[in-house]
Amino acid sequence: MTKDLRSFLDFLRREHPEEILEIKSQVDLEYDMTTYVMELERKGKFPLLFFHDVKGYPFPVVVNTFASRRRIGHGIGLEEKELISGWKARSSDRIPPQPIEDAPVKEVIQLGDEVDLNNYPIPVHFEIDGGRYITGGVAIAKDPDTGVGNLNFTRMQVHGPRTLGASMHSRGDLWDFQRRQEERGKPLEIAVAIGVHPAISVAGATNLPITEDEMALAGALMGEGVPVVQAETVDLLVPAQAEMIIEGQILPNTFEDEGPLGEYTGYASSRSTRNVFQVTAVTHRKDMIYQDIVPGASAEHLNLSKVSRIPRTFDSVKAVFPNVVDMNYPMSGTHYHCYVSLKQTIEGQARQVMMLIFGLDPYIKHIIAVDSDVDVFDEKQVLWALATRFQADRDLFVVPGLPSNLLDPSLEGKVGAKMGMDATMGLDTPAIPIQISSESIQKIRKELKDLGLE
Ligand SMILES: Cc1cc2nc3c(=O)[nH]c(=O)nc-3n(C[C@H](O)[C@H](O)[C@H](O)COP(=O)(O)O)c2cc1C
Ligand SMILES: [Mn+2]
Repeated sequence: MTKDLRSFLDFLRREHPEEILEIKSQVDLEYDMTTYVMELERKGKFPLLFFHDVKGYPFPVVVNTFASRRRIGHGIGLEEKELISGWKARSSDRIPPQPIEDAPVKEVIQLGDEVDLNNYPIPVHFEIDGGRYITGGVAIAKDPDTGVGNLNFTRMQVHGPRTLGASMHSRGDLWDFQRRQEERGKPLEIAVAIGVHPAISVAGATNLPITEDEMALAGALMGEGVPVVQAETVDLLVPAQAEMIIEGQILPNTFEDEGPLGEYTGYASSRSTRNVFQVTAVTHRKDMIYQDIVPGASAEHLNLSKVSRIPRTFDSVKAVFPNVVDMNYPMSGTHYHCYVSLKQTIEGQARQVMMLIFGLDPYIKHIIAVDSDVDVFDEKQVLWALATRFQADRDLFVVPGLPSNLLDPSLEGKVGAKMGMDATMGLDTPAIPIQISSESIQKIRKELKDLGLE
């Protein structure tokens, strides 16, 4: 069966209709879609939103695809509770892309001067933003020296009918390719895929080593090779079932102001590599669906970024401390907080675990370590452990001067302080956590089910 964004939407409509909200009333390109997402988040709701009627455009827009961990799980074949523990197995059997002939993304082909980005519903998200931004596009490129492929997310601001401004501030593989081409005075060819199967987006948000192609990771997560087709104006294979492809070149030694954009910190960011992306072609389905990701500290932006980031740290920590039970990077801490649970076997071990996490992930500023009876995905439980198992003079440590995320507005310079909080009980504490009788739980759950309160 074809696996693409449409098949995923059909699957949700069929199997999980509560996870998709069809918005039939007209929305403006400026702000409205972001406001829907943020107002629903305030109510604790994270449905995928399908906007049928965007004022002035013939194409619908999908937003919030990755806003819930449960839905990300649906997209990559994992239950929500296995997203961390099951990542390694799910992502290891890489499947290379499969070239095909019949590509829906070529139904409309526009070359050179025919291209006008103003024809597509690329939204303005926040009032502070510099303009219209492509946030949900997966940038495809090849290592100019080895030819190894790469997937990446890079924000792109519409600067003209065929010009986009791009910021590669997180300095991933795409940035490294461009830097090497620039040294030779050459452009870097890229293609941006918009509206793709969730496995491709998750792979795009994953930082594999530069020697590995995330397209083959997308294949692993999808369970089959991504069907690809040759692009029109660049030497790249692109997802044949995408809704839209934007082809072009990142120009060498050419810079233009870009930003600001509401970032994951919850603040506007003007930090930018100020690159210029010259568009050479756009191809799309006749009835294309435009896919957007609300930037800022939206659940979607944070969850998609974390889906592979948490398992990467967790697997490394588990390799040293198998008694570590679970780990969460909670949404309230943007990318800077970590909750970790463990079955502590020797005094001071929670500190060792926290030191290791600081060493592995420079974004993490504050860690709370808890015992394994505490659910790290339930913030109330974590803060209860902090309230009842922690003394600030005894259980807190600070390490100054470590590399930190540069978008943190409280940072001065490039290094920052890290704080570990040991909220484990200690090995011989007299405190006995209260528990409800498990026999009674069985009985009452049944009663509640009969009352329709499952
Ligand atoms: C929705 C989303 C938007 C992102 N936007 C940017 C961006 O504008 N600039 C950037 O440098 N990194 C951005 N990132 C982070 C990188 O895309 C991410 O680290 C990626 O895995 C890097 O891939 P690469 O090292 O293979 O090039 C974004 C990530 C997500 C999930
Ligand atoms: Mn990469």
